[in-house]
Amino acid sequence: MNLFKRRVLPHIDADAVLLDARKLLEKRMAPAARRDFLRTSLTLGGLSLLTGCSISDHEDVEAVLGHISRFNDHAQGWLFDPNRLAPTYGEAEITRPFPFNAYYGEDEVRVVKEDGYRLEVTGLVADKQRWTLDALRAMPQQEQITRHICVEGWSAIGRWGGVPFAHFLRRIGADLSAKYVGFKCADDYFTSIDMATALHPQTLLALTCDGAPLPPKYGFPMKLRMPTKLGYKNPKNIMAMFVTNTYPGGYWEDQGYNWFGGS
Ligand SMILES: Nc1nc2c(c(=O)[nH]1)N[C@H]1C(S)=C(S)[C@@H](COP(=O)(O)O)O[C@H]1N2
Ligand SMILES: [Mo]
Repeated sequence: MNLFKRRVLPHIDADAVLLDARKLLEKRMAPAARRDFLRTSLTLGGLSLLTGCSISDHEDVEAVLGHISRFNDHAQGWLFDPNRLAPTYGEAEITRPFPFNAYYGEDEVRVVKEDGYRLEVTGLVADKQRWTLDALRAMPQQEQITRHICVEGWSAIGRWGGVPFAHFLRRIGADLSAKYVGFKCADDYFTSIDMATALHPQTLLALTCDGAPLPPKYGFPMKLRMPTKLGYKNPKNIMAMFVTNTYPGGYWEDQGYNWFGGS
């Protein structure tokens, strides 16, 4: 939702709030439910019912943005269809060169050495052994050509390969009923995702890009690739991950980006 870009609202723009809520709900609804929904009109009272929060015209902007953000996470999580697949593309549609993006410039990319690298896995998992890249390369691999969408206003199609994340989570005996999987990167980046998305069939612990090991700028030794989520939810240069029920937040999420970050 674009509400976060409207932080300077002098007072609550109820119509804007409702319009955004409506758009979000329509986008995520099954066609049959959408038909019914289009016939109803959404009011602040109705939104309060949906979000389980009381939203009145008299609340301050921050409070309402807080409600909406939690509503957005909740609604997106609730409406997320674990079986719906993001579109895939053909070889010829791959964007070349693929854009680079990080909270710093390309000259500051962190270069992680494969020698001595071990992926650290902690939290609610049975097997806390650390993983070499070779051990991960020996697991079943999958490839996808999907679109990466960045909130900064660009998108690009790329080809990534690696271990289906659901397979990895099962292999390490992760508590699949836990709420979150968090990631720590070689830079100061960190993020976290909901378990439903972690188990989505297109969520990949990506080791390759275009059939070759990920170059450092695209995330060596590995990135989590999720075509169902916006770019900032896809951590690059992953060093550690953990399974938890405690909300871990994220680098941009803690600065107001929507946590669910569906695309
Ligand atoms: N470690 C790390 N991962 C990150 C980021 C970052 O700054 N550091 N930026 C995110 C954002 S906002 C985007 S759009 C994508 C960019 O990935 P790309 O360089 O492969 O295009 O990485 C995401 N993952
Ligand atoms: Mo991004």
